[in-house]
Amino acid sequence: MTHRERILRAIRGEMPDRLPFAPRLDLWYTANAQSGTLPEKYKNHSFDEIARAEGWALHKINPEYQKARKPEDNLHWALGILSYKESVFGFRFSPDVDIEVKESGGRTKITYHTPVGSVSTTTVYTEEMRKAGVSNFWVEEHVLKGAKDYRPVGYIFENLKLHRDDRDFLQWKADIGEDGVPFTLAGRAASPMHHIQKYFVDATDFYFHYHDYAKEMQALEESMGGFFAQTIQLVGDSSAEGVYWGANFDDMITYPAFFAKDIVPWIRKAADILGRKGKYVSCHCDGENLGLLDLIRDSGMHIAEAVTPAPMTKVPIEEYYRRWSDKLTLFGGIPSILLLRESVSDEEFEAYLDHLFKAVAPGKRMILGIADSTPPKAVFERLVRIGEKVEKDGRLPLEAGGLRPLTPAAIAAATKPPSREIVWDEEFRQVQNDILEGDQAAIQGHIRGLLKKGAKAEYILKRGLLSAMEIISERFKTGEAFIPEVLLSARAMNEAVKLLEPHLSGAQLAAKGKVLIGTVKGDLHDIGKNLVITMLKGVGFATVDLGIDVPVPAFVKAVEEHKPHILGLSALLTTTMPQMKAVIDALKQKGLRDRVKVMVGGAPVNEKFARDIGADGYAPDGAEAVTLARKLIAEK
Ligand code: B1M
Repeated sequence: MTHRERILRAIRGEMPDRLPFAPRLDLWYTANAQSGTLPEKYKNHSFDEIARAEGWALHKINPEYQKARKPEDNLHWALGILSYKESVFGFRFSPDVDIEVKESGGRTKITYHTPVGSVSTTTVYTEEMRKAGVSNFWVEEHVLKGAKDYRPVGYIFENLKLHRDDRDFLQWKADIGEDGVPFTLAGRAASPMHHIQKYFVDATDFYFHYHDYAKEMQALEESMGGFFAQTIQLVGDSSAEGVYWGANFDDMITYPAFFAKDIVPWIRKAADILGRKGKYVSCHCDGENLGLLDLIRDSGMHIAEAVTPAPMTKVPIEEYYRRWSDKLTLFGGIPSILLLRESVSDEEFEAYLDHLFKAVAPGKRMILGIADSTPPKAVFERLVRIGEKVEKDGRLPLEAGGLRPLTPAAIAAATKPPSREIVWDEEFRQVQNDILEGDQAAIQGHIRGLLKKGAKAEYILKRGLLSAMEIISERFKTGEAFIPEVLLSARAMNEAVKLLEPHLSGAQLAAKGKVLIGTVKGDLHDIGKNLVITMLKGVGFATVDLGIDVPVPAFVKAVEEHKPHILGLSALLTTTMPQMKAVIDALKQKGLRDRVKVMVGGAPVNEKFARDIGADGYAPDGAEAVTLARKLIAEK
């Protein structure tokens, strides 16, 4: 059986002869090719040649974003209007949309002049990002900054015309042949609202826009419907069997209520229409999916790709397989950290593989892959080892072996501590409620009312506002509240504090401590960091946000300048985690280490790593970051 037949059988829910194995190699390949560290025998090979030589299937889902055929292919990245060799369509802007492009030093600024107003975007792609193998552009300036920007963007999309252009796709498909199944890119967003979230607004600001500009958002969503409908039509008429439909589902970012209301209907629509035309819809589910397990299963998608199980997320592989494999095909299942010697020993790696083969028995609807992709520092021999194990033990049906899948209740118990009852303080019930509701307008009137009645500002702050923020933070920890609730509550809190400030003494106003925080060099992930800042601010810490991609000297300089009690470091990539140690070492060198507590966090970081690099503490989430910050301040 060829790789292609094997993969197609797995997608159709039939039994292939053995488990298909298709590791995604682009990130690993680019970084190692740049630094001259490819395995000796593959020094002059492409990644497809390496996969073929090793007998692996080709992973052909994620487009090679950086291999644009012409500049226009990804010029409009910040609008999410893309076309690559993997696409089956091209696009044309309306002739009355005038496009002005200015480029300098890896930065591209574009202004779109439309008959209903102008909007602009700036994207960044540096040499450094290219060397690190990063495939996505960084959007420095988002198109939606305020209410006035919605209409021009709507206009652009209403008048955008897509047309069939699949010559390159057909060639690409022919090149892949029997070694894999090529997936055409419909879009990295699965629905118009997901598109707005992914491209048009800063990841954190999105939740404010979603709340504050509901009417404008809805109108924009409607203006984009035609773009999505054209996409479905063209992909449906193409010769592609696999369709890439949406990326980065995560129960924090695309939280369950949002996912159900704003994303699932379009996945269902695409899967229904495309499914009838013999196409398979695949979504890139590389995030934390615990809160989305049932929604994803029932969304209609045919393939969940980049499935990243524990220990990188909370969901064990057996749970993924048990919950999903009757309805959709899992593609992934091997967390990328398994390939890193500094994270996982050889014995642990082997143990995971043994476990995996039992956990996905009988092996139907399973395509093995490295989720989300093979990291630059992966031990190549481990990839080879997976291939060997598939050859030797991957014959289907696999034998189940003494695994007891976790029940949903057990998972919930393991991940959700019981939440505290709300204790209402009758005098401040209204403002507590405003914080919980995130109602920044109502809280201003209620605070003024309380002050007028003679309530002490200090009590309003402590018994009213801070106690409600504690509750939100706890609800976040237990999974009852999501990012938007936390952000809106914190914003209401800030409005209220502004009104109280003139009535508070210096001592009462004094913050609980100052925290300087940034995402380390090479890392552009900022949603988690922003949330940590919001939660710290919400309970009274003064915070200084150093942003993303912060080099070591900048951290040191900022510590000297701001003299914080705590320095917070965030990293989401295994490749950038070592930067945390570099910052701590540099602080030592400058004689600053004793003056500041260092706290670290981010998905791949853990307690042991924090200890090993000499940090003072690690927090797994925003709520724990608050607890830790308090503890560190008390120790100072
Ligand atoms: Co990226 N990405 N990504 N990504 N991305 C991850 C992190 C990844 C785990 C996906 C996967 O493999 N399944 C993987 C890293 C693998 C690894 O190294 N271990 C990955 C990869 C590979 C990449 C690229 C390399 C992809 C590529 O180009 N081929 C690229 C790298 C870009 C770069 O940074 N140089 C990339 C790009 C992106 C996007 C731009 C598309 C987007 C980021 C958008 C943004 O941040 N503005 C993105 C996203 C969204 C993700 C996932 C899906 C979600 C991250 C997130 O925001 N979660 C992520 C999957 C995952 O994490 N499992 C993934 C929600 C957020 C609230 O949680 O950030 O964990 P989190 O923050 C939590 C805690 O960790 C903690 O509190 C927060 C709130 O509770 N915390 C702290 C965080 N910082 C803290 C600091 C503290 C204390 C606690 O004290 C100081």
